[in-house]
Amino acid sequence: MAYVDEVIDLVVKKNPGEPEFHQAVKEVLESLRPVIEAHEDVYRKEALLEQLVEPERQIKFRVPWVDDKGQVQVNTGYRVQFNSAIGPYKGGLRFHPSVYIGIIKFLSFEQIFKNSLTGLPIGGGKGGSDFDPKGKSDREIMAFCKSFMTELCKYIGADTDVPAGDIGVGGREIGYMFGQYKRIRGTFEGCLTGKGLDFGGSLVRTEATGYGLLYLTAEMLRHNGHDLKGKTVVVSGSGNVATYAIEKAHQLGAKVVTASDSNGWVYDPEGIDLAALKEIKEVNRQRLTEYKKYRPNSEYHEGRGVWSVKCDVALPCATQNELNLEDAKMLVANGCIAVAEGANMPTTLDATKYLQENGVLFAPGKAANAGGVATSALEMSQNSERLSWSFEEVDQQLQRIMTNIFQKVADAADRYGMSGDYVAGANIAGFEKVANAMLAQGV
Ligand code: NDP
Ligand code: 2IT
Repeated sequence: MAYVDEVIDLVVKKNPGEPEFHQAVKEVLESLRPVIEAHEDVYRKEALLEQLVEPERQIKFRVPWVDDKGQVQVNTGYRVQFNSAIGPYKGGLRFHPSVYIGIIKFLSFEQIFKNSLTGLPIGGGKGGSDFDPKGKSDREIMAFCKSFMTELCKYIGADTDVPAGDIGVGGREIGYMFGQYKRIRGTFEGCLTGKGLDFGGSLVRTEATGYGLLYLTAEMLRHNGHDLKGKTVVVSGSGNVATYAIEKAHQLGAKVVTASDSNGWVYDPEGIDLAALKEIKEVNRQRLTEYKKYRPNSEYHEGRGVWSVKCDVALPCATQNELNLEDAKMLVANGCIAVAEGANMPTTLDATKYLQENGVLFAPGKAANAGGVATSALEMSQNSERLSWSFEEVDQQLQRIMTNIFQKVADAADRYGMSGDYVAGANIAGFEKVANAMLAQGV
């Protein structure tokens, strides 16, 4: 049996009931086949793949907090510190009721290769909780964040593990958690990224994932003889990544016609009104049903459906497995030329295969959404030197990093005779650096 297949079987057996983690491991290992085969003796002797799929450490903890009625609530907190071969663990925190260990492990595993691709010294980690922020008061959010950090602060730090935001965690939550870390540990240090600009945050971090997604998408299109300008774009989600993807797409001359949340989606044929979207989501924290009040000519639809809209470019920016085989077929039938993943693992394995087989340019999340964590690493650099850089300086670095990622990914695919397969390219290029570092450091 091939080494890759043995390890996939092992992962399924050792991690029962965690389909998202199995999916993430399969996607990576399947595409690493030629690399593994070329180094099979060494990798087998060092059990490199067995080491790679086993987190260095998993932390699970109780998070009790008091709601506005005086009732004590209890959630579960997680931090999976997956791989520190190339730097301190780095990756976001997700607060969403669907969170369980399998989700955090898949995200943490993905983060290893994404962080490697940035070229910056950051290892892979991820955390979060099954806490549902929806409908909670500001005080309840604070109570939860403080309790969460009361435990988490024992395991993180500027040189060990540096969390950031993800679904349900933005600037407000990072602020409350930073305050609690500082109070308990008694140090003002870069223990989190995505901080407020007044206390060590970096310019561009808020925009970085969405902006980076568009820089990479534009580069991929250019490389293949297309231009983003004038293209019709379909975006899912209406959170941090989606909002700034829409903003940059518009700045680069494309037109985004959709946005969605977990209840429904909007179609605005004149292009999404970003000021309205920001007011609804960032300021008022409301649902997308409000959008029609700002744009009477737009349509609101309950449920899911953005992938049925005719487009040139599709950018899934909400959550895992939100673009399935049926959706992929609609995109292809409607003439879509490119899909780039703003979210983590938003496309199912069969949908990815279908898109690639039908000639759609496909940029996987590990490459396409790496701008967020890359800018987090730039925030860490600024914290270390106790300086802050201008918007232009950080934005230029972000553009350079995204262009480099695309080149690395395309080159790796070329080297293994898989030109244009950016899934394989991203996994190979991300893996090579981590594998070399692990081998050099021994067991
Ligand atoms: P936000 O919480 O800001 O926004 C999430 C968006 O996705 C919301 O519109 C939300 O709708 C929607 N959504 C979440 N879960 C579901 C679901 N189960 N079904 C349908 N819609 C859903 O998160 P981000 O924008 O930060 O994250 C979006 C994606 O991007 C995630 O996959 C995340 O891992 C990834 N990512 C984020 C980075 C970052 O820097 N923030 C960096 C790289 C990747 P609703 O409000 O109704 O829940
Ligand atoms: O998925 C991701 O890369 C993130 N949520 C951002 C992680 C980070 O540390 O900025």
